[in-house]
Amino acid sequence: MAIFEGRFTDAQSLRIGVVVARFNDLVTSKLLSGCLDCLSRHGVDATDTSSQLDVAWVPGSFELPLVAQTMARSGSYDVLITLGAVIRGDTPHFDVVVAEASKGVASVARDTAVPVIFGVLTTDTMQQALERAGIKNNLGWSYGLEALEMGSLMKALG
Ligand code: INI
Repeated sequence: MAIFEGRFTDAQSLRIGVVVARFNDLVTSKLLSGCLDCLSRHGVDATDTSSQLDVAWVPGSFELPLVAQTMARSGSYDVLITLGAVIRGDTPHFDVVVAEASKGVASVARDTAVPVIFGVLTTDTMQQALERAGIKNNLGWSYGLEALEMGSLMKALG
C-alpha cells in the first residue's frame, strides 16, 4: 500500500506563485504578509530577488482565476495561492464575485493539474475579515502551509 502525503520540508524545491486582489487591500495585504511569513519560515526564498516565488496583483477577486490560469499554464509554478477578501455587507453582488472566484480557481486547478489554494475570505463584515487577516488569526499563514502541502503532494504523485 502506498500512502501519499504532502510534506512541509520540501519548501525549498517548490516554485510558488501568489495572486492577490487589491480590492479590500487593507485585508489582502495582511493575508499576503502572513502567507509570505509562513513560506519564508519553511525555507522558501521570499525576498524581492527570489527566483522561487512570484507575486501578481489583480484588481479584485473576480480576476483571480484568469491570472492563476495564466500562471499555471506557464509551467513555471508547482503551486499557486490566490488571496482575496469579499465582504457581504459592502457588496451587493457578493454571491456573484464569490461564485466566480471559487468556481474559477477550482477549474484552474483541475484543468491544469497545478494545485491552486483558495485563499479568499468571504465574510459578512470588515471586522470579521480583519480578524481573519491578523487581528485574531492570520489565515494567510494557513494558506501558505496548505500550498506547501499540496505542492509537495502533487510532486509525490508524479
Ligand atoms: N472584489 C473583491 O475582491 N472583493 C469585494 O468585496 C468586491 N466588491 O465588493 O465588489 C470586489 N469587487 C471587484 C471585482 O472583484 C472585480 O475586480 C470587478 O468587478 C472588475 O471585474
